[in-house]
Amino acid sequence: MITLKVIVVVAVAAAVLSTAFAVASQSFVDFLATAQDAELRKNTIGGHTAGYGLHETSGDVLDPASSSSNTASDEVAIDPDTYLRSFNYGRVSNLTNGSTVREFTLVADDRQTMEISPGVFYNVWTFNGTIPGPTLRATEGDLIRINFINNGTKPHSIHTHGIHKAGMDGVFETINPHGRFVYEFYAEAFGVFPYHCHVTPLEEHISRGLYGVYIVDPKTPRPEADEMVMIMNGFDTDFDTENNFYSVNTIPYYYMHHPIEIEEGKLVRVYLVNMLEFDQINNFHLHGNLYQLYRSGTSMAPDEYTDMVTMSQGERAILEFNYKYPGQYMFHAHKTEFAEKGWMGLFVVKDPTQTGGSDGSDSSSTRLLETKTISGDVGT
Ligand SMILES: [Cu+2]
Repeated sequence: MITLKVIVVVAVAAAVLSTAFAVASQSFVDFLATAQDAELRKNTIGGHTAGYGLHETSGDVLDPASSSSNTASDEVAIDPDTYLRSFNYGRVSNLTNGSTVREFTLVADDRQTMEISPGVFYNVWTFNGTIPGPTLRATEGDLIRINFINNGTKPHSIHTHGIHKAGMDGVFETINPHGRFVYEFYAEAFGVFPYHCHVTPLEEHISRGLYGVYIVDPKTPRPEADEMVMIMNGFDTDFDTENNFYSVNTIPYYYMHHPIEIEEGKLVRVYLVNMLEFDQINNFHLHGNLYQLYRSGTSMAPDEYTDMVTMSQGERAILEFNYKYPGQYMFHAHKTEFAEKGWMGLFVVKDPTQTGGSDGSDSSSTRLLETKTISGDVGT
């Protein structure tokens, strides 16, 4: 009987303690949720500069670059800064007839994970461990040799846009896991092209990241410029064949937090490729300027002088421009949904004559202030 009483007392005490603990832990959870909400609200604005309004989102769009959890998991090396101005010219040798041979190695994998946004982990498929794959670059007439290794668990291939023999097209010769294939073709025509896996279901092999840019320079090179590569892409992280995140060069909002520095008056050349899956179109709008647009990069004469180009998947162009005034300028999709889910960035135009550590944006603010003063004077 005494034993029973002891058991009852212990049971009651345990119930009281667990209730107290539950209440305490619930308030701790509430506290955490409130703190997280504040943090999320802060992150959702995407680090926009002052004056560019905050936009509210439904909550599924987070801003990975402003999070302490950083931009990518430790398994995938995504570095949009490095990617932007990196060109792989391959290992160079010569044929007996004097032709240049450029040899590249591309390794496909489909087992990696990337944290696209805080807490959103996604199985990405990569060439050489990154998205986009390396930018391959050659000159018209070079012999291209791509040693392809499938290090994944599914069949893959490389389909390069451009002129080549049927057997080098990467469509009917799918390469099984642990398989290898050597693609060989001459670089023609000059222009900017995508390369991508062409194994079905194609939308899965592309949307998960198996693509990159292939540039063929004309024999007479284009004028010297600050050159960069931008692939417009996105990620469908909830598998409903609609993208949840949009970007250039993979990380949503990346170039908002890491603006691209360019020089006032200097020619900038952007090799722009649209590899966005699921959506019908994508586009590129430049602020405070217009660019010469060379569709597909296959002509030395521009097609259009504009601040806006719209492309379907696989379309690409070369954009050339230089900025007249220093300061910060946005570039983004003019499909607003894409912009607000990550596809936006900044150019910071620096005045090369200016010294003393003041950056382009300070200079821009000063000029705006001067403009205000002048217009005030005119009005009185
Ligand atoms: Cu594939």
